[in-house]
This record gives sequence, C-alpha cells and structure tokens, in this order.
Amino acid sequence: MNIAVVNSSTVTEFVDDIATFDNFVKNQFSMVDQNGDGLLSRDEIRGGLGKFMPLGSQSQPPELIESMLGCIFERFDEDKKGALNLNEFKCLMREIMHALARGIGGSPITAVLEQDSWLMKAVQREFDGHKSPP
Ligand SMILES: [Ca+2]
Repeated sequence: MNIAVVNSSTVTEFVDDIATFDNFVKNQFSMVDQNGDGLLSRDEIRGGLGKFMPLGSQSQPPELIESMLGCIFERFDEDKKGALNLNEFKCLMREIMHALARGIGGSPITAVLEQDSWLMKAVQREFDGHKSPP
C-alpha cells in the first residue's frame, strides 16, 4: 500500500500517453481474461471489477454491480457478443479513467493505493518523469 497525492492530470496524462496506456490495457486484459480466449465475458469482468474501480467495488451492493455490468455491456459491447474484445475493453478503461479524473477534479486528493491499482500506475508514471515503460 502507498499513500500518494493524485490530481486529475495524473490520470488524464496517463490515459493520453498512448504507448503506456495501450501497454497497460493489454496487461489488464490478460489478467482479467481468465480462460485466455481473447474475450472478456460478463463473469470475467465481474471478477475484475475490483481492479476497474480503483475506489473500491467491494463495498458496493451486488444489485449495483449487476446494473453497472449491464451498462458496461450495453455501451461497450459493440458487436453484441456478450463479451468485450481488447478494443472494446480499451474504450471502457479510457472512460473509467476519465470519469475518475473528473471525480478528482481540480483539487488533488490523497489516496491509499494498492501496488497494482490503476491509479498507482498513473502515479508511478508521473514519478518516473513520464518515461515509457521498456
Ligand atoms: Ca475470456
């Protein structure tokens, strides 16, 4: 666990750094894709929600999580296959990160971050002086 000060540009600059963000999305995708078929099913997304929602999905009631899943598939499953491919997943990630940045707004927040949470990646990138990963 780490304590970090995060502002909205920490997040938006991370998302706008295409190489870094693409790389990050691919890593997340392969972690969430439990059966390795290159698609994320509803169950796999549900299992990955703790990572998607950096501010904590554990405390959310199950009905809310199911309705959130409904919205996610309604909106991002463009070919209506009941699963998200890498591109669709990337759109979802970008949307969530931007929503997060809007939530942070203009005033920096102090956050407790899990080592491999999304926000942590964004913060690390900022600390590294905006270098791309190898
Ligand atoms: Ca899968």
